[in-house]
Amino acid sequence: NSHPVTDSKTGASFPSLLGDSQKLCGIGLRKKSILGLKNIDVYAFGVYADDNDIKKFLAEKYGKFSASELKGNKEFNEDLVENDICMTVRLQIVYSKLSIRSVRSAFEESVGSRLQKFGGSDNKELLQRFTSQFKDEYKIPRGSVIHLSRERGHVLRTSIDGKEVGSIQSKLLCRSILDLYIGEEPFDKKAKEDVELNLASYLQK
Ligand code: DAO
Ligand code: DAO
Ligand code: DAO
Repeated sequence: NSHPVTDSKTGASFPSLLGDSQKLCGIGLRKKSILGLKNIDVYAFGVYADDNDIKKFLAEKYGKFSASELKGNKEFNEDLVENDICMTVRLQIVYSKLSIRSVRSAFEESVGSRLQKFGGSDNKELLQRFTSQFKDEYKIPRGSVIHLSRERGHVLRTSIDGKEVGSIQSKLLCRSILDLYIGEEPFDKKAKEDVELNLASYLQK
């Protein structure tokens, strides 16, 4: 019933609804600095959360909060990440020269630091099992769409252009991935704020 949201800088467009019930909560941009010299736009992303789940898990506790009370509210964020709420981060690649090798190494850096933060020392193996899913023959040209979905039971399912590439049951991994987008040091602060504001408004409906 509503229009897609388009990122003005990259032109990437995000449907307002994924599937039957995942609503778009915010969009943002993942940048990466190369050798400290320049920033490249790697992908645009949209964060989606299941409308029924957010009501089921969050409405009772937060339904009466205003948007400004939820903004930056650590407990709310914790509850969003901890509960079994189906969510998807949809990535739309904008960088045209992305190699699987650089995806793997960026992943080990960004997700690796979160696995360490939330899981402690020994997550090398988990990380390598996950990045070994990234086969060299995959192609991710500009315009590719990657879904990172947290499904029921903290299963992380990954697809590229609609083709499933892997699925892993790990609460720690789900949490670490979501933290990149809506955690304490998100890739795009504005996107995180939008997610909080929109969730607040969905909770009041
Ligand atoms: O070509 O070396 C280079 C720079 C590319 C940086 C790529 C960053 C990759 C970020 C992860 C993308 C995940 C889909
Ligand atoms: O931006 O640093 C980051 C992490 C993004 C997670 C990207 C996961 C990509 C998984 C699919 C790769 C398939 C080749
Ligand atoms: O949730 O605390 C945790 C850690 C669970 C580790 C599960 C690792 C599963 C890796 C499977 C890789 C399949 C490609």
